[in-house]
Amino acid sequence: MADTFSLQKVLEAFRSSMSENKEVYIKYYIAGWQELVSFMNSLGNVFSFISKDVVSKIQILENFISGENGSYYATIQSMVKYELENDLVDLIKRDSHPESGCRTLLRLHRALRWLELFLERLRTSSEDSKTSVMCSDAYNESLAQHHPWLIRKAVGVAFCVLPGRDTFFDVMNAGDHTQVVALLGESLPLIAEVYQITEDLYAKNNLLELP
Ligand code: 1PX
Repeated sequence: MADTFSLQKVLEAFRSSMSENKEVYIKYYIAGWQELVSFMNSLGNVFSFISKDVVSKIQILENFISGENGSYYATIQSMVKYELENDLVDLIKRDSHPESGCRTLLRLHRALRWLELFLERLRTSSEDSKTSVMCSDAYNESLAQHHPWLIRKAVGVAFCVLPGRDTFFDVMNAGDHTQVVALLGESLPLIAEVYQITEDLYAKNNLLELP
């Protein structure tokens, strides 16, 4: 995406992702991620191993959406139902369906929790708070539990070169700091709700540990 990142666009994508009856449209969910990728790309090459992984997961889901069974991939709910009913998910180990929609989306879902925790820290941070500490605290509380040692080390290196808090606020393109904090306050309940709906759905179907 060539145009500049704005937190507002992320918020709009996640807002559009929720249907009236609280289903989550995959198309808008990944549009939210696409925005976050453009933000990460603007931070420099150290983050490219992270954004490449997100891009490849977005691509897998986009291929399902535009494929012949695309209508089943309209929402996370319809995807879970379709893939489970048709035995399209590797439940114990990666085998004949190593890149199912369910396991691919689970990786983004776990990362959404990181985002929620990080943005909440950013929202309540003070001028001397360090983004690297906020990022890694949020990471250790969420995604790190699902990553092997080598990835955790690489992520740790990336955190060290994160820009400071002021730069973060500026890149969000949402006005001055007070306005950014207000927008974060508006965005977070939405992100949290999308996260919780997905979490409950995956828990109900025993999908939270998909390989
Ligand atoms: C408003 C600004 C907020 C900042 C936005 C930044 C968005 C960052 C999004 C990070 C998304 C990471 C997705 C990771 C998915 C994942 O867990 N993949 C692993 C497992 O996949 P597999 O297919 O093998 O089962 C994969 O091994 C991961 C590889 C790359 C490492 C991912 C590290 C995630 C660190 C999260 C912190 C990012 C910090 C960015 C700073 C802005």
